[in-house]
Amino acid sequence: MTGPVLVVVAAGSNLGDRMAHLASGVAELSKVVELEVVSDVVETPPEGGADQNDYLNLVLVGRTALAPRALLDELLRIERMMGRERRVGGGEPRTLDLDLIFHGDQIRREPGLILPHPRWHERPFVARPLLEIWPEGVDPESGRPLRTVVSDEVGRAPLGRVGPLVGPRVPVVSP
Ligand code: PH2
Ligand code: MG
Ligand code: MG
Repeated sequence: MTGPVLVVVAAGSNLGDRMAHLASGVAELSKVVELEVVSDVVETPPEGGADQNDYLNLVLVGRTALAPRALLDELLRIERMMGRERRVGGGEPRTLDLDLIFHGDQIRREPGLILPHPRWHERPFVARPLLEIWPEGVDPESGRPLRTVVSDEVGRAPLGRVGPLVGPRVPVVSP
């Protein structure tokens, strides 16, 4: 067993009390991930889902002793706890979506588990908050600084800033 590993998780909600879903989800996640930094909450139009509410999104960096699959199981458990229902084909609005973006230097191409997350750098609502809270981050796949992996277009995409996460207080360890 090695020590805790640095992980990045992206969270989104576009159904019901979005801020409460994010806050409760992060609080629950903090039981298995020691949070180091939680980004501001941003508001963005739904990508790929017409006629849906806008999303609230955030990104967090923390440390965990859980292996990738075990952490993924936790993320899915917390999504279900927040009332997430999955439909065949996906694309439906969600109370809470928790995506594993990085797990240390893991590179995986497995059913249900691709690391790093294949589209993180194409999504302003993931890439922008992540670059803000982890500017010195390095992409384990290319070995390049994260900021050089994100295109200028994504880096400049409009993003509504809502502000800090509001809800149950969770311990955040300053790095
Ligand atoms: N998540 C999706 C699909 N589209 N759009 C925004 N703005 N934010 C998301 O988190 C998001 C999305 C699938 O997980
Ligand atoms: Mg997602
Ligand atoms: Mg997801």
